[in-house]
Amino acid sequence: MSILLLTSVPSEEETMWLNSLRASLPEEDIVLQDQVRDKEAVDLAIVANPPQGVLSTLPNLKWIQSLWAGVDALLDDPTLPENSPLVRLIDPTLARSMAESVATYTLMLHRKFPLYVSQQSETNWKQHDMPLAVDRQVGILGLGEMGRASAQLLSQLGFNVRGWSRSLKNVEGVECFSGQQGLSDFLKGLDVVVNLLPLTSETRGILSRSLFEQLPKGAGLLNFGRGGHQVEGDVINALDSGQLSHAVLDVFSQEPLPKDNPLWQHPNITLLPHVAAPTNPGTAVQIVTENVRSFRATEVMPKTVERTAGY
Ligand code: NDP
Ligand code: OXD
Repeated sequence: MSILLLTSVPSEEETMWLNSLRASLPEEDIVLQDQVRDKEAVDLAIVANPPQGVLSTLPNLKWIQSLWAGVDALLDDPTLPENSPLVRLIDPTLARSMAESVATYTLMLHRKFPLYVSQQSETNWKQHDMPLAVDRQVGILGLGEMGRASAQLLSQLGFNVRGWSRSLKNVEGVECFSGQQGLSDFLKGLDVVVNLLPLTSETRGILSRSLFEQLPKGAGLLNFGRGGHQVEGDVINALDSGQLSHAVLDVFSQEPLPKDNPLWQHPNITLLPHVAAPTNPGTAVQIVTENVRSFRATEVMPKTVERTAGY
């Protein structure tokens, strides 16, 4: 049997993945699309943003391993074979990397860094109140792999942390809320809201005016989930009115973000090029290796994505 590595990442990156996977799984025949001799022999696919229409031509595909945590783009592909389960990347190193980003930018807002940067540009020596972390409420939308690791790190830093998920969770040091009925209580009084939801039909557009209006005036926003979560015009309006004081945006509906998008120029936006938690090839290859070896030994698939829920 063969494993197809299917990506649309730049060719040096694809070669890096191919070489690393081959080195880690020497017992497997791992091939690129143009090296497939017999489509019937391909029983697994490892993918990163794969071109549409290829996976559906593989009649014996048992499951698809994504090299990314978020699978919204894959699930949006109308040609994705319905009966090949999808496995997303679940990597504690990735979650730790996300937690670092969440902590970095939460601290940046907590310590009023954007204000002092702007004062420096005006040679303005002015001191402002400095609340303690224990006096701040930080809320995380999504208490999955990324959300839980981030909530725990923020809690260790001394913040009051809340989390919101579909089903009610129990996370030490985190006040947990769930479902639509829990959202308003979750939002009440938050100084910073962090989005770590997957993009699904239920969560698309959640970062909108109606959510911002439920936050105290001057709250901060971190969107590290997906661009489809934010209604760009509503983010800009909320920043212009002061409802939001600052937004750190890492993800966009169109990536790379077009140069003429007004988000680039907004003085109260910190813009990142989708780097909150990049896949770490070293640990990702180890995880894929474990998934493949365990499947070969037991025929038991790793945990798969629930397609109807969209994550
Ligand atoms: P998980 O699937 O582990 O967690 C998703 C969380 O969101 C769960 O707690 C889930 O609730 C909750 N959720 C889903 N739908 C709803 C809903 N309708 N209402 C309330 N809560 C909901 O995902 P990860 O934590 O691994 O990743 C989250 C997302 O982060 C990815 O999908 C990806 O888009 C993004 N990401 C971004 C990166 C970046 O660099 N910017 C890097 C990696 C990921 P429940 O627990 O009840 O199921
Ligand atoms: C991911 C990402 O989903 O990089 O892994 O956004």
